[in-house]
Amino acid sequence: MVPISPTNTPKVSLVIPTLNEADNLPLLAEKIPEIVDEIVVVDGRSVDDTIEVARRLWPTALILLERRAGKGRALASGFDAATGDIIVMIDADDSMNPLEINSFVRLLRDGADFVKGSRYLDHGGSSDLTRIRSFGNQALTKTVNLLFGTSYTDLCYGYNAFWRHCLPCLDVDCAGFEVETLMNIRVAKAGLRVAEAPSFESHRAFGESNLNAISDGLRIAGTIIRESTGRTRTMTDADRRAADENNLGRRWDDTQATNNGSTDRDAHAPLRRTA
Ligand SMILES: Nc1nc2c(ncn2[C@@H]2O[C@H](COP(=O)(O)OP(=O)(O)OP(=O)(O)O)[C@@H](O)[C@H]2O)c(=O)[nH]1
Ligand SMILES: [Mg+2]
Repeated sequence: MVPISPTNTPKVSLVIPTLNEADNLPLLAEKIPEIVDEIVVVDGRSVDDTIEVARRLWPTALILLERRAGKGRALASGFDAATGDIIVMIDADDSMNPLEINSFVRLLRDGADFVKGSRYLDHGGSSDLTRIRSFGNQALTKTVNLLFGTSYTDLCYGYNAFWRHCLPCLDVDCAGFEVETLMNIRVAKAGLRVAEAPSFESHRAFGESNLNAISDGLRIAGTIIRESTGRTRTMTDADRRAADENNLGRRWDDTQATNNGSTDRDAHAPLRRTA
C-alpha cells in the first residue's frame, strides 16, 4: 500500500464544532500548535459572529454550516470533510488545551489507533466538572467498562484523536452529546488500539453550556444500551493490515522524515493564521 503522505508525515486535521462561540475562538486559535495542518469548523447555526470570527482567524479553514442541531451531527459532518491522516476533535469554548494535540499525535504515531483524552489520569483534571456531572460520568464509564471490557477512566469527554482508518468503525450516526460515548464504545467493539492521554479541562471562557446533565445523561445511557445490543463493525484482517501499513508511527523516524533537507513541517502547506 502507498504511504498516505508523500513524506511519511501524517497530515493533522482539527475538527471544531461551534455554537455561539465567537468570543472563545480567538482564545482557542492562539494556542493551536504548528502540527495542525487543516481546520474544519462545523457551525450549528450560531446567532453570534462565530462564522465571521472563524473566517478571520483561519482564512484557509473549511467552514461548514450544519443544518441540523447537535454536536454529534456536527462532528459527523466534520469527519466526512476532513482530509487529514489524523483527525482531532476539540471543543470551541477554550476549555481544552490545544497544545495537548502534540501528545495525542505522539501516541497515535507510537501505535494507537484512537487516543482519548482523560481528565482522570495523573496530570489531567478539570476545573469545570460539577459534582453531578462527575458522578454521572464515573457511573457511565464503569458501566461501559463492564459491558464492553474496556478500562476507560473518562467516557464523556470530547477531546479525542484518531487515524483516518478508524472512520468506518466509528460511523458516527448520532445527534448530540452522546457522540463521545458512541465513539468510545465503537472503537472498543471494533478491536481498535485505544490509548488514553491526560487532559486538563478548564471552565468555558465565555458563554453558556449547551449540555443538560439529566437529559443528555439519559441520551448517553440509551446509547450504551443500544450499542450493547446493536451492530458491531469489527476490523477485518484486511482492515488491520491496511491500518498497520498506514500507521506511520510504526515506521516513522525524525531523520527519515526529512525530504531534501526540508523538515516534515515544510511538507504541508502551512495553515494560515491571522491575528
Ligand atoms: N455545531 C454544533 N456545535 C455544538 C452544538 N452544541 C454544542 N456544540 C459545540 O460543542 C462543544 C461542546 O459544547 P458545550 O456547550 O461546551 O458542552 P460542555 O463542554 O459539556 O459544557 P460546558 O462544560 O459548560 O462548556 C462546543 O464547542 C459547542 O460550541 C450544536 O448543536 N451544533
Ligand atoms: Mg464546553
